[in-house]
Amino acid sequence: MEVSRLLVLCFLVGVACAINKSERIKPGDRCNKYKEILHTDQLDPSKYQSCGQGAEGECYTMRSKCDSIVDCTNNADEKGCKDEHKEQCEKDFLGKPGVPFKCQAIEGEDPEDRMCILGSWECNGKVDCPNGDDEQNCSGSTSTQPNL
Ligand SMILES: [Ca+2]
Ligand SMILES: [Ca+2]
Repeated sequence: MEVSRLLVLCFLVGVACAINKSERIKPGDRCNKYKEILHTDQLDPSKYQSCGQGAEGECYTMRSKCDSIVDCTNNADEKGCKDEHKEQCEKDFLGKPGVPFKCQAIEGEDPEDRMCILGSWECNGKVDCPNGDDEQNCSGSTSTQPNL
């Protein structure tokens, strides 16, 4: 009796763990990671999009398309988003106050299409712009000596 009860408990915990695991899928997670959890044919194409050439194995959610946050290493999720980027640059990006930092255009895309990131994301040690220009021309680099 005790053993069967234990088995039932283990089974329930296992199911709970599996459900919890599937809920931890986040935008930008690699497709390979999904495949471990879900069958590939369970990926809903209306919710998930492959990043495509140059970013094999990566995907993004439809919500992260044109949101001025780079999810694909090939920037596929932020391409062809001129109107969205323009609107986000004019408003307070992500609803946060401050002057946004305007990124360079994605190579091969409309040079007028420049996405904005939070001003505080400039020189914060993490690449946020498609070309990484938010982390260029940053002072305080360890490679140069300060005034002595
Ligand atoms: Ca995005
Ligand atoms: Ca940054």
